[in-house]
Amino acid sequence: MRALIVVDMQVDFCPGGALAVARGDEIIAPINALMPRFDAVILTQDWHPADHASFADNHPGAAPYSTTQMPYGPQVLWPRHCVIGSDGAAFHAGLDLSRADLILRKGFRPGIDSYSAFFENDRSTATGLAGYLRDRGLDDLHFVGLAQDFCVAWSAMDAMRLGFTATVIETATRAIDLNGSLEAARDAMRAAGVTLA
Ligand code: VGL
Ligand code: ZN
Repeated sequence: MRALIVVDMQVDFCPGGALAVARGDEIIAPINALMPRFDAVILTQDWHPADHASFADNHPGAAPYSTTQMPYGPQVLWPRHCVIGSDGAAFHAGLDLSRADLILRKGFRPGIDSYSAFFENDRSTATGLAGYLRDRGLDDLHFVGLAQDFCVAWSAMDAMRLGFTATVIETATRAIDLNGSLEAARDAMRAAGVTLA
């Protein structure tokens, strides 16, 4: 059975938001149109406490978009975004929430970021999504949303690693593209067996 996984379609990732992805709002209508064609629709929501370790302003002297070393590996330091309960953390007003079976929040532990919908950035702390999908017989996963080169790519590659089939619908995703991160992510996804459609 087929699931549509809509990644982080939130105010802060759309134009005008704290971590805006260029033309991120263009994909809202295409995503809404895709929803009825799937057996299940799952939304992810980036959901960070104010003291989250991925925020540059929680690291005195660190510039946004620089990289730091965390106990679990390298971590990009982002502008403060998607703070729990804030307007920026809300889903974009144009997104059709009525078809969502599950809303999965991620990144709520202060000390660790979570790009992937399946694992936090230590690559081992599970979010529980794999068990949910398996319980429901959802094995053919299609990914859309923001951002293609971070949360979408990490989710799709983890899906393949976990034995699901993963497709990224490129017309319904947009990238941050930090220092060539989009091409690197596309290459890594292809190497992992993800279909770029
Ligand atoms: C994301 C950076 C930080 C994403 C989330 O949704 O791609 N990127 N938090
Ligand atoms: Zn985040």
